[in-house]
Amino acid sequence: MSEPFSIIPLTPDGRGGIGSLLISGPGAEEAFRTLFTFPSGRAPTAGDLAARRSRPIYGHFSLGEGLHEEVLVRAVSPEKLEIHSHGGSAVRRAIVRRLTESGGVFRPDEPPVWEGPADGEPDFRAEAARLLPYARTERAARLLLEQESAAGRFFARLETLDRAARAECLARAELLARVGKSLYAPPHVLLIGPVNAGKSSLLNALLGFGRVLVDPRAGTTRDAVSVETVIDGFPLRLSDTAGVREGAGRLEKEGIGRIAPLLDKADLLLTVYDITAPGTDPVAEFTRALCAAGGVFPRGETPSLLVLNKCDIPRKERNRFWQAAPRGRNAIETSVFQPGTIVDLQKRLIGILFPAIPETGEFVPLNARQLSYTRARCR
Ligand SMILES: Nc1nc2c(ncn2[C@@H]2O[C@H](COP(=O)(O)OP(=O)(O)OP(=O)(O)O)[C@@H](O)[C@H]2O)c(=O)[nH]1
Ligand SMILES: [Mg+2]
Repeated sequence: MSEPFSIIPLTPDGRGGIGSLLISGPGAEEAFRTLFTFPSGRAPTAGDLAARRSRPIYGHFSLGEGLHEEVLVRAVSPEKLEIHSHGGSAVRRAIVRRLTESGGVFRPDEPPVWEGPADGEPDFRAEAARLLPYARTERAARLLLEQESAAGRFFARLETLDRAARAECLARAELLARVGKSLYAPPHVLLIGPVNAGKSSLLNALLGFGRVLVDPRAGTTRDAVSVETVIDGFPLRLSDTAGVREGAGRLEKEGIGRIAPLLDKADLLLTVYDITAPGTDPVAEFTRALCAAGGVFPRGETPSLLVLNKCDIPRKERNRFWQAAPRGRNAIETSVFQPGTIVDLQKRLIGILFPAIPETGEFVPLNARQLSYTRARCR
């Protein structure tokens, strides 16, 4: 069976003059033709749409129960149509419902993959505009808007520079490219660690409210819980996971098994330990239990931060293992009862995920293709 067509928002949900959706994939046009009529009341044939590829088509989109919405449609190809309606959540919901009933899948969180030519100069302006609906924060939206003109200035200036100066520009663009994707797809921070380390408490502290359950009993969290948040204007997705231990019961084991696939998607791992928990080598014990549950760990390629939690507890009650364990750049001590340590943790997260902050109007490569084009031009 072929993949169903996707329904992708081109404008953000909410109040607005117009609301635009893209339907894309096999069966998109067939579904559309059953839901659309010209003002005369006639449904379009495939030939009608083929004859109108280069101009907008006006008509009525059926919302069911005798209701319809006036729309302008661009039938780009049989597998790609843009539907422009009035703005607002209710209209969007109704159109999306009708399209999903006809076999489409609504993908609100999936930024469209750029479908332009694979080589040659990317259309920087169009790509930035296309990603704008996925900006979660004002800061991200502003940076994306600036990208509509930033690339033009960047490449024009490049022409005036010598080889060494171009290499400097490239080094900066490489750093900013790590920020680029986060403007439309929030980076994923995964909290993992042994049972009872304080992962759920830390997630709540980072969010600033009690989103997930916390309990002194080990094995409280079973399912992974994912929450989007904003820290200092940067969008992030934080995920809490089940505490890992050997000899867990059936349900707990199932929870631990769910961590493995999440490890592949994480942009940053926070490995949380309770510095007062007993054990001769808590790191080895955790690693063994996670690997036994199917996780590939440790992971060289994913940045990670060692979070030593419960640092409010007096030194004499701490596990001696942590007194000898490595500290420094990749470790931080926290306590959910000491807000200053949570602010420090937030700063460290942002510093790792966003290693450079774009200046106003500065060019930020938004995807791998833009970056490889930039590399070629900077040579
Ligand atoms: N003293 C102290 N206690 C903490 C701290 N963070 C969490 N705790 C306590 O540790 C216990 C476990 O906290 P959770 O947040 O549920 O730990 P978890 O790692 O999510 O546990 P599981 O879901 O069972 O793996 C609770 O009683 C918390 O109140 C901390 O910084 N200091
Ligand atoms: Mg928990």
